[in-house]
Amino acid sequence: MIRVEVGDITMLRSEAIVNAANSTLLGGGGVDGAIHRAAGPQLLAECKSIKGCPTGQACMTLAYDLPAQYVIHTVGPIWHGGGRNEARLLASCYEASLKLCLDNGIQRVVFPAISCGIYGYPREQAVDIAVCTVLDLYQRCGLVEVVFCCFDESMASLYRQRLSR
Ligand code: AR6
Repeated sequence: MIRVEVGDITMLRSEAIVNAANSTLLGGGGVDGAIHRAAGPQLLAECKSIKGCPTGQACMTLAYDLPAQYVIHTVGPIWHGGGRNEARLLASCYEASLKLCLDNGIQRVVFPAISCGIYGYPREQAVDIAVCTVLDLYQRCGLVEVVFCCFDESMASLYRQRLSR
């Protein structure tokens, strides 16, 4: 099942939540900052040991003080106008995150709107990529639930419109 929820991803009780990180994995603003604050300092310590993650890839840690069990950290592309492979890199974030679910037996995962905040990706285009990629892969990856968690109702309505097509 694929659902849309409005709220703070750090409050959601799922097996895994996805973090829209940067390539250092050392924290930042937006959803990344919220996840690190809620998870506590052990998350940063584990992230430091990973030594970074390239754009379009993903890696996994424990979730410490969060209600989820795991955090999947993926690095979305910064929007530069669309000519720098942004679409492929954004799809790759979803693919790599779903692959980690498959490899680790995770059946329930929550995604934020990767790249749609500080990284400036046009929201409609990003939602299209997120929904297409998840619809294409989620059953093959053994998932029973994927949640798109949105911070605001206008973002959620973009996901709902796209999912109802
Ligand atoms: N729960 C759910 N969604 C959220 C939350 C939250 N607590 N906080 C923000 N959003 P962004 P990016 C939404 O900027 O664009 C960081 O500094 C937000 O409204 O968090 O991938 C990293 O370290 C937006 O729709 O991520 C990177 O440097 C979406 O989450 C950079 O920002 C993503 O916004 C990554 O930028």
